Amino acid sequence: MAGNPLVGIVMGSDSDWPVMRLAAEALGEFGVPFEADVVSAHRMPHEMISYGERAAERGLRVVIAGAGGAAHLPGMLAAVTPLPVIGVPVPLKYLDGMDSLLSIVQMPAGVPVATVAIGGARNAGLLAVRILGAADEGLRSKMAAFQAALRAQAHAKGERLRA
Ligand code: RP5
Repeated sequence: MAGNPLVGIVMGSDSDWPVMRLAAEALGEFGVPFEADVVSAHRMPHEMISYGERAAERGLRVVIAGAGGAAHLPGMLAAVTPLPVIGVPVPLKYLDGMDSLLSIVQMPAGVPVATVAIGGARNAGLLAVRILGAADEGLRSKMAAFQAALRAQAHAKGERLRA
């Protein structure tokens, strides 16, 4: 994607990518430049802190962080950056992603992470577009058009059922 990245998509392992790529796809649909990388909270903690501390000065405006199991990456990034952090609970083999969800969503007051559904990386991408769109009329218009298309699709489904 051309241009300096505005959104950083990070994940605990490349095994998270099949889920996290849905966030990348959503950003691509809206023409939002992003970067993607593995930044593991447990296996590379110093790099993780550095990523969070430098994110804003590097020009990022939103961070999307996905992890599975003991999913501490989104919360730890939120602790060291003033940027909005969107957390994606990645489902693993056991517990159906409930462990990931609870690890991400139950943050202490003062350190918010906007947590999407288990496996909900597409919504994470769309939420990042909305956050950026709050200060970008062009992006906001694209989001409004996207919502209008969703509405039309839902109407069409009803019409098919009624036919
Ligand atoms: C987590 O451990 C990662 O986010 C990933 O979901 C999970 C498994 O990682 P790998 O063992 O596949 O590298 O930290």
